[in-house]
Amino acid sequence: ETVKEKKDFEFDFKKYMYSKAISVNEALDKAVPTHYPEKIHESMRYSLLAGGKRVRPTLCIAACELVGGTEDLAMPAACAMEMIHTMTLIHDDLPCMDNDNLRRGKPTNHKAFGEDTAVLAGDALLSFAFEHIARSTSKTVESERVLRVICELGKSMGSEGLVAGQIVDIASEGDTSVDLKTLEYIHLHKTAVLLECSVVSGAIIGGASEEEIERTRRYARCVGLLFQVVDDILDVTKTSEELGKTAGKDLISDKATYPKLMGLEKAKEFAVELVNKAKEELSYFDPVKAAPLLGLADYIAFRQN
Ligand code: GRG
Repeated sequence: ETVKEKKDFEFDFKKYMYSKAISVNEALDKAVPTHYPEKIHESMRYSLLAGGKRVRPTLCIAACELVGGTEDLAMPAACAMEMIHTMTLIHDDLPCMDNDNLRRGKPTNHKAFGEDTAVLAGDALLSFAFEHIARSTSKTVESERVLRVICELGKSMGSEGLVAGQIVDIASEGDTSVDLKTLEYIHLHKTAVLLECSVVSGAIIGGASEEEIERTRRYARCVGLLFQVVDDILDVTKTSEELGKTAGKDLISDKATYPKLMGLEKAKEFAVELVNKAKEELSYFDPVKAAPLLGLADYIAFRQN
């Protein structure tokens, strides 16, 4: 009986992620067509359609569906989250920031189009994300909800959000005295904030109650932090395996990481704590409807790269 019950609830997470990524890619392709001035739109499309995992738009759609909304209702906001995510990657890769040559398996935007165009492509994506939500969601969703989403998005991007995370990260570069509190501040702002905005926006569009909004918000913050803790752990374990010994690249560089500040075992315990906390917030909802968000938490916690 229990086995049968379990089977009824069986949820194909990979299939869900794959099908949402396809719908999101189609919608992004339509949202930013190539037109005059071609160079800027080609540069925006180059990074936007370069094939990321589409975690943020999928979170947005899943949260909307969780509270009874549909994929269509959430799609413009979902696309906006990916536009913002992409612009942060373009700017993060610039010579004045991380100075990276590769992103999503291709030359970075400034390597392909030049620094001037890359800065502008980021700016245009940031601006268009807001326009896209306002223009496309206001036809189907009541304006009070749209306004709330736009406010969430603005706050998440600015000097109390992504920009805050980036500037504290830059300031702590090469600083060997960075503590856990600062590390958590950086990750909550650089990574968790946009995951939180994606989930909360989806929930608002889907008509969530205040209680539901706050539960999904806490879920997303845990998942955002989890993402970085697991990233740090993988950095140590992967490099250790490659070297066949204990010293990972993470232990050599001066970047602050969870394993370095709390030890590998404690970092692993913290990851388990975070995934459990994230799931606990979802226990409030119908388990069948919560399956995609539960799957996403596991996917982030147990990924191998
Ligand atoms: C928002 C105005 C404004 C400026 C941005 C550059 C900057 C300020 C912030 C940097 C933010 C940043 C690059 C955070 C890292 C986020 C992160 C975890 C990226 C990797 O995400 P994945 O694994 O990547 O979802 P894919 O490629 O799959 O989408």
